[in-house]
Amino acid sequence: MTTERNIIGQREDPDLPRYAGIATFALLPRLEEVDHADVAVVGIPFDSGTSFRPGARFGPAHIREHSRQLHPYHQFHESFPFRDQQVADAGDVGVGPYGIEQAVEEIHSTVARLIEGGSRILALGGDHTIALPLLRAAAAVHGPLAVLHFDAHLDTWDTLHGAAIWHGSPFRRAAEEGLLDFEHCQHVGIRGGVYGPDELADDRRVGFESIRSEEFQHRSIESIADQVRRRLGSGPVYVSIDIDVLDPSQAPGTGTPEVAGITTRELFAVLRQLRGLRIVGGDVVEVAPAYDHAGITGLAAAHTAWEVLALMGLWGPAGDRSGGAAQE
Ligand SMILES: [Mn+2]
Repeated sequence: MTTERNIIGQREDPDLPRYAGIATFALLPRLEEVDHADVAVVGIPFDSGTSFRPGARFGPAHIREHSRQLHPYHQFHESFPFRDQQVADAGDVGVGPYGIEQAVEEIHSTVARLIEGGSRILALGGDHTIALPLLRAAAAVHGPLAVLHFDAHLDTWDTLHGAAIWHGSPFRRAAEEGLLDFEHCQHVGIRGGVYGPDELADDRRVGFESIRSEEFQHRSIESIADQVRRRLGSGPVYVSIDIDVLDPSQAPGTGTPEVAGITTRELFAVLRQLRGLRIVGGDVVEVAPAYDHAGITGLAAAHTAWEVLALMGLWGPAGDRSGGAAQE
């Protein structure tokens, strides 16, 4: 399957250190600089769906700034995520802060255009509202999607303050619209913010199975990853990672922090067991830099995005495609 392609990797300028110059994601080329992007990293600076602390609109720039230290070689996978596939930074979606429905339309049309151009999307949020238009765009091409959702919260709630679309409802709306493959949706890291047990039952009705944060205390990573793999199956998967899945000590810069979360190491350990997953799109969301300290959250998010890109590369055009990519 390997064909000679002119893939443009990270910036290589001996006179310009990693900390200097304009920060594209991982110092990768901009979309305009490549013939074709297998994966487009796109910022979505939108946080009007936030229910508590605002500020995730500044997430994309913060994540890019903290992605300067991402290097070409992935030591665990023994792969080159930016050589196995062309990854490019598509910039930010031009989306205003007023009117959630309008914003969702704008995000959807921009992302759908990128997908039509043949790119898979990895979005940098933004609050979790943005997952809805991203799921709409991905499902339009791939059909109902398995979802791997890392989050402290369910995000399958109905309305809040009269709003149907907000950062706690993307997966409920997506389920109602037939965008999800109900047998293959998995939460990981669930813990906080529930009014009663009926919300957990409701979440199961929407189609999600949960691995709770506290399960990391007594289960092995292998057992958790096994469950995730079995649940997701071999179809197209959308990966959505809310940075608040991490403990606030590991990611303080977020809008709705919840204590007793998982560590960055646990998150990566699970992700690294998921080689061969057919990832057709994803997001890393809810990075709110105003509450960050020393770039901890920005670093966590940048490296999380890189872990997802590494998985995408392993299944991507020059990857091993062991995930059953035959229909693609
Ligand atoms: Mn969320």
